[in-house]
This record gives sequence, C-alpha cells and structure tokens, in this order.
Amino acid sequence: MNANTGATLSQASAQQMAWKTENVAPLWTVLKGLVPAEPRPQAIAYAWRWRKMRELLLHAGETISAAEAERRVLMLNNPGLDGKPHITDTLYAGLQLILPGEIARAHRHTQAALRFVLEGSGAYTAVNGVRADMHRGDYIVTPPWTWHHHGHDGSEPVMWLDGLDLPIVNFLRAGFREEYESEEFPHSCQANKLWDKYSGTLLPINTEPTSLCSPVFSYPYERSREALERLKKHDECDPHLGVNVRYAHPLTGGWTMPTIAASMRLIPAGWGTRLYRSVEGTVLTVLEGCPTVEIEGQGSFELEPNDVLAVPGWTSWRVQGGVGRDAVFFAFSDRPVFEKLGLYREARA
Ligand code: GTQ
Repeated sequence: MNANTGATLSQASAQQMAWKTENVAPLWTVLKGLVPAEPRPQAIAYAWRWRKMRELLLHAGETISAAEAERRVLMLNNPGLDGKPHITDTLYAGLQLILPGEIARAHRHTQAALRFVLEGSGAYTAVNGVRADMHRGDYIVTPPWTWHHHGHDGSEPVMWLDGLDLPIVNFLRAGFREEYESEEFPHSCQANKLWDKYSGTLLPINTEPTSLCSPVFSYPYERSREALERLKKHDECDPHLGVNVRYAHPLTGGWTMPTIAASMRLIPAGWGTRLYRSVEGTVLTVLEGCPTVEIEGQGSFELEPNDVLAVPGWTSWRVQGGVGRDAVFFAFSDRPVFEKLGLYREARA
C-alpha cells in the first residue's frame, strides 16, 4: 500500500498500463521539465577550427564533384544534439566548397539561406538569375523559394559558410523543394545593381516591399567594414555587444530574412564586452583578429580567422578583442523568430 495515495502497487501498474493503452500520460511527473523555469538549450558551445575544416573541405573536393554532390557541403553538427544536422537547437550551418568551372545546380526550397564568404574569389551565387560575385566577408541572402545556383568562373577554390533555418522550417513541416529544369537559372543582372538601388537612406520613390527578405541579395564586406569603422569613430560601442551593425531590409528596416538575423561586430583591441545572454542561438565566424569568447560554464574559446563558433541560447558570453588589433566577426541567429512570437528576452550583466 502506498501511504500517500492509498493505491496498491498492482493498482498503480494497472493504471500505468491503462494510460499507455489509451495514449495518455500524467503531467505531474514531467511538469517542471515541460514548463521549465528558464530555457535549457541542448546544443553546447563548440568551435570548428578553420585549419582543420579547410583541409577536410579541400579533400572532399578531391573525392566528389559539385555535380555529383549537388551541394558539396560539410555540415556543422553540434555535438550536444545527438548527430542531428543542427549547429544550434534551431539553426543549420555548413561549409561549402566550389571549384573552378563547377556549377552547383539550380534548385529552390522554402528554407531561407545565407552565405558568408570565407576564402577565395571568382565564384558567385545567383538568386533568380541575379548574380552575386563572392569575396571574403560578403554576406549573401538566398530568400525562401527563390531559384539559386552557385558557379565559378575563377581559378581558386572558394569556400563559404552556409546558414539555414532548416530545423525551424522542418519542425513546422513546411519544407518544400524543387529542382530547376536546367543547371542554371538564366542570368538577369548583377547583385550590385540592387545594392545601388536599395542600399541607402535615399530610396526610389513608391517602392513597396514585395518580400519578407531584403531586395539587396549581397552586402559587400567593404561596406559592412566601413560602417563598423564609422560607428567606432562615433563611440557607438555597446558595453555588451561592442560595435555592432545589423544587416537590414532597406524597405522595412527589419532583418534581411524572416527567420535569421545577421550582424557584424567589431571588438576594439585590448577591450572586452560584459557578460550578455539572450534566448537566441548564435553562430559566429571570425573575419579579423583573434578574439577570445568566454562562455559561462563552458570555457573559453581562442578564435582565429574563419573559425566557426556555436553559442547556444540563454548562455552568458563575453568577447575579448585580442592584442594590438581590433577583432571583427560575423554572427547570425534565430532572433527574428523570437521577436515575432513575443518571446525575445535578453539579460545584461
Ligand atoms: O546551397 O542551396 O548547406 O540547399 C544546405 C542546403 C546549402 C544550398 C546547404 C542547401 C544549400
């Protein structure tokens, strides 16, 4: 007899069997886990080192062609997530390689994608035929359901970081994909034409946004870098975020994609941010300098250019800017999803 409930053991197990048969379960045994006091990300903080990643990518380039692979990508799988191809609890990232003369054929899907170029030049991504030439540090947007292919007219391997909202779209069972009828979608214009048209604070009159994604598909590195330098000059250095610019949809002022936020940060040499956390999961990669990222409870990561770091949500972190040289890094996160659902929260120490 159980003193608390008055039930015998056999009554309790009969009850459990009935629950199982009828597909019900007692909330009271799991309530605190189901409705936690605060988020408990399953992803862990983890760094993928460029030195090793570059070697593995170039080796993949010898063993499979872009034509065979469709996309020659090494996915960055967070070690906390039991082999799932997610870099954080809600985002996907991969490193993609394209070799001179190759084409990664045109397709489209409802998942949104970004490219952040890490090494090489001469390659391009085409979005509905609008061609964005790739240079290190460029941020390129591939909106959902747009035809896109990658190509390469140059002479050296080109590698970039892919970021997709694949875990979110697949969780929502909203994933659709289609192959284009030929390898390439017909070329229409260069992406810098869209930059010229939409990038400034002086916009063509009567231009309404026609998409949740930015009409500017490619944000060249020189422009983001200049913006950081301008803000630094004007002391726009947030104690928790450093000098931080976000890539914006020029017609709405919002993020460049409905699910993914992208930004670039500068941490002055010899300076460090204070501890900060928010519910978003963040992926970052280093452009310049060698910042150290300290993640509360999970250690310190001394990063080098092109290393990729995953920072899970609701985990406090701070960045130290290295010696003698400002550190610059690119970051993306799932922040717009939280904002749209009224769930965004942050805490500053
Ligand atoms: O380049 O279209 O890393 O469709 C994963 C899925 C890249 C792409 C990825 C994709 C792509």
